[in-house]
Amino acid sequence: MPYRRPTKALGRIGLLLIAATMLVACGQATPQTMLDPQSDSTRTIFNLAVLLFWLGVGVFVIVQTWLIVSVFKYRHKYNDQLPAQIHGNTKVEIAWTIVPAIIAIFIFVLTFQAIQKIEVKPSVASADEVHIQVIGHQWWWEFRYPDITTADGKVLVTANEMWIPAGKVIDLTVTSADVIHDFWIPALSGKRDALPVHETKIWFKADDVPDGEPKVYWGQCAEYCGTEHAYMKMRVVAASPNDFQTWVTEQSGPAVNADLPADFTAAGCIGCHVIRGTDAANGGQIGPDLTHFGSRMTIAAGTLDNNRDNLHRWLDSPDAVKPGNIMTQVIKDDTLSPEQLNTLTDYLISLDPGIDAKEQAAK
Ligand code: HEC
Ligand SMILES: [Cu+2]
Repeated sequence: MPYRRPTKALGRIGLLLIAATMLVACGQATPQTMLDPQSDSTRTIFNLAVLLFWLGVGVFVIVQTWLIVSVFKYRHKYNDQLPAQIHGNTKVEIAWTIVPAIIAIFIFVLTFQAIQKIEVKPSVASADEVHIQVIGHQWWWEFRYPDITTADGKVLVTANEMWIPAGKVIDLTVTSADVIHDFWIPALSGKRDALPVHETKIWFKADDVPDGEPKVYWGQCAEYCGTEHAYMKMRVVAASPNDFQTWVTEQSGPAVNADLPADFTAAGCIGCHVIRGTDAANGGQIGPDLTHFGSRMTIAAGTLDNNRDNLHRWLDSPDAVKPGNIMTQVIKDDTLSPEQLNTLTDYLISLDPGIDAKEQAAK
């Protein structure tokens, strides 16, 4: 075979790499990237990952350079004798055992330190800590604030959108109402399994934000949990402690519009949804709490932006929006008449007590 210069192939690979990088750079915003950490925990994980990456690059470069140099320098030439054989060279054997061992120990120590840092919750005054229970459902997230009591003496409950005070320790207890899910906010925390019969814990502290500028983080169920697993998303809103307090005050109140349409009862919505402050809708546990639904950014766990048109679409056919979701067991495409659809859409969109993060989400 004629000898081919390898530079041409290398050039092609280089071009391909540059093209791929440019494609990625021109892509859409990536709200679920792990490469933009915004809490102490995720920064610890990220820094470790970056270090390991460059360590890997270092090893790769050394090994490949050595390989390429050897290939050229020791190429078979005509009339060559067999080169000197170094099998069983003790020095070489020791060197290539010890060097990787040192690297592995180095990585072990750093990893251990990182785990220690993200697992052990710092002890802070109770005013600087917020407890939230996270409950995974097929296919949406419930958030309960056990230390926050609503106007009617219940625990504050919300869905798919978890507000937290930035800069405070957020102490989460994670469980599931059905199958195994996994709680994950890439910018703020590692992953934590949501198990039906067991409580798991995770904590983090989001970076500070100024008053009036709550920051929205995207999260996602990270454990396959059925058909709509990919549409089991959530938003975390890190607000300044003042804004968080405003949110708490507003969300603790009853629904801003307690004039529940009769259709909400007639169509069976009360069997699954709570709207605090109304007489009829106070026992449903199967679907998200809708008391302040109008203030939320999304419909059906991040599947649609929350606006009138989309809500109409959702109520008209939950199955077309999110095929097979649990609401479809009762609400079919022809369950609601056009009048009922309009009444319910208008009513639910009106349930907005004030502070919300929709503008942030639109960015
Ligand atoms: C069988 C129980 C059930 C019934 C009945 C039911 N829903 Fe639902 N609903 C759910 C579940 C479960 C979800 C969450 C779906 C998902 O995201 O996977 C949901 C989601 C919603 C949402 C979106 C909430 C959010 O925060 O994303 C709205 C709004 C809603 N339902 C309104 C209604 C209305 C109005 C009715 C009556 C016409 C109704 N639902 C009847 C179970 C039910
Ligand atoms: Cu899930």
